[in-house]
Amino acid sequence: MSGNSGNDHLRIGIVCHPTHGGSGAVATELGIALGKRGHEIHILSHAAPFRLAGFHPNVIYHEVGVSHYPLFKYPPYELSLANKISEIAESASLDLVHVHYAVPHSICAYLARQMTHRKPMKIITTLHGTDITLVGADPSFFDITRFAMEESDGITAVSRYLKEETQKKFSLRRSIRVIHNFVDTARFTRPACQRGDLARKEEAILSHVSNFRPVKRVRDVVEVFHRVSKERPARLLLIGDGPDLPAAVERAQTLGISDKISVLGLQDDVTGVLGNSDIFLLPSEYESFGLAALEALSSGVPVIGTDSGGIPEVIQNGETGYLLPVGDLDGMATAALRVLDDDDLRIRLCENGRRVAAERFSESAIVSEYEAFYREILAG
Ligand code: GMT
Repeated sequence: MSGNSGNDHLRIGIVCHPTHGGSGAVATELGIALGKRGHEIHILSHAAPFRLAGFHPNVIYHEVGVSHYPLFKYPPYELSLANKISEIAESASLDLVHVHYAVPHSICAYLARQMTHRKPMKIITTLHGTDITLVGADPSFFDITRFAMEESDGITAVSRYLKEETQKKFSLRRSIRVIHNFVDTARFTRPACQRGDLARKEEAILSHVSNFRPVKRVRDVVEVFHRVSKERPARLLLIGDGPDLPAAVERAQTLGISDKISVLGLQDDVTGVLGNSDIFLLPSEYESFGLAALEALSSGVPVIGTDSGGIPEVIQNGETGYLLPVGDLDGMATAALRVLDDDDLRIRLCENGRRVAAERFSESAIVSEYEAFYREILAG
């Protein structure tokens, strides 16, 4: 492999948001997988990413501190991050820095590269979704996000949908490589807890994992579950936290189904919940990809979701779950009941899901795609 590290292995900086969310999960798991392959990985963030627990060979975590000087109403994290990337680029002799989620990371990497004299460090930006569709598209970020993408040496997007959306929204002159997200299929088949820890024996388990932002339409999760629970004993597991959780809980109270809903909060390890679920619900307005849905497939759980954004690139309607128009609550409930009532159908969907996760979204295949992309960019 090319690069300046003197052997086949690269020195890579990875920048991500550390909080619960798909982009931080993908960035961290990519770093861990690359470390296992012998690359030297430097992860930079303002807190340890939630999936980084434990020891991982060749992975070094660098915490970025922020200055709380009273003059600053808003502590300038972006400057501290750029400074840290530049510092690590020099001291570790980085070949490239791979930033996840364009805002603000790609502009910080650009600034760090301007400050680094040692050698030209390559910048790769991976677009995850809301960095383009919501945050980057906001007028206050638009020009700087486009500039940072133009200045990146390589850009990847987690779905074809996101690639097309980005090129359309930003009239981007750059090419974008689609590299889908991946799942560790060995880990997402081994539930870390027993079904009996989560629900009563007779209850079907429906689950939803997200950051509970408006785009997730969590109220639809509750409405669909309400329709299902009228027909058969069932329990809804809500995992994660965010602004729309209180409204979802309130809606459940109004519908009189609070006792059938377990609000489990933030969980670092969702294998137990997914591995014991019968249905995973993802009624989002759109998803650029839907990492939680892929983790559900790998866990052998059919997904009932919306045919929106990049979700159809992950879930095949009628094969690994059912996709319905956004807001079609009756359609989603009917599909869920059909899956719960028909054992043969459920088993077929589960098996297909596991197979698709392993064949199209395996960690080893997708990490190799990233490695090949790094090589291309470094070869310049
Ligand atoms: O806005 C979010 O939902 C969070 C964001 C993230 O940082 O985790 O999620 C986006 O990136 C994930 C990982 O690539 C994708 O699986 C999610 O679909 C995407 N979210 C949206 O597009 C809404």
